[in-house]
Amino acid sequence: MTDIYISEIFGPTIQGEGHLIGKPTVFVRVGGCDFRCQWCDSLYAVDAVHRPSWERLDSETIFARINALTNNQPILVTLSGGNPAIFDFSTLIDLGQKAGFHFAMETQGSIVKDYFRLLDYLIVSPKPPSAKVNIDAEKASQLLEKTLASHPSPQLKIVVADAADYAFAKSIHQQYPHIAMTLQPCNPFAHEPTVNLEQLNERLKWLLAKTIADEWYNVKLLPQLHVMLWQNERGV
Ligand code: MET
Repeated sequence: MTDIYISEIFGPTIQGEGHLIGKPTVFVRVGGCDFRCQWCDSLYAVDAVHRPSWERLDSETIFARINALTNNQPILVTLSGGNPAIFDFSTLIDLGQKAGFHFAMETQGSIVKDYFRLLDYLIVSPKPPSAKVNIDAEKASQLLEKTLASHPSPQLKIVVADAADYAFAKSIHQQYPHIAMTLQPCNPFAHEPTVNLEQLNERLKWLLAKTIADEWYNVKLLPQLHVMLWQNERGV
């Protein structure tokens, strides 16, 4: 399949999460996901009721749209979703890298593709218990292993809503101690009109207290920068 279902292409803006936080980027958000996380902040790219708003585009058209946004200047392109791993991005990556663009993909580690090795950055976000994803734990762990082996330097990014999620993140860190990991507090306001930023700050402080108490020092704790700036606004 060469066509890709696109929910939105926007930017340049900054990456709001993970190790690449603060980096100027254009987001390419696919429509379609094999998961349905409880606190998903991008349901418009996940829930099939939004399918009519998704466009079916080929890689050349997607690349032309990116170039129009950046005035043909190379930038970091972040492939997100939905689950971008559903689609074949090898042609877009090839077109873009030849013109000096870099590519990051954000995915949950449930689908692995050969072309992942071509990505400049692979950000894998295993879903913690609070996401309530309907997947067998053993199967999820095998897929995670395969996903992390698909790229020379993958990164891990885990959303933490509660103590069970924190334990989940810690056990993955123990399994893969050499893979850089960021933790971010869950945004429980993703489906609400406004975000309680003070409560998000409290969640980050709670996370900080837990990691310090555990003397877990080779991890990075981050807020979602775009939520601080624009709350739940889309396309920013
Ligand atoms: N599904 C991808 C991930 O889990 C993209 C962001 S989640 C809306 O990282």
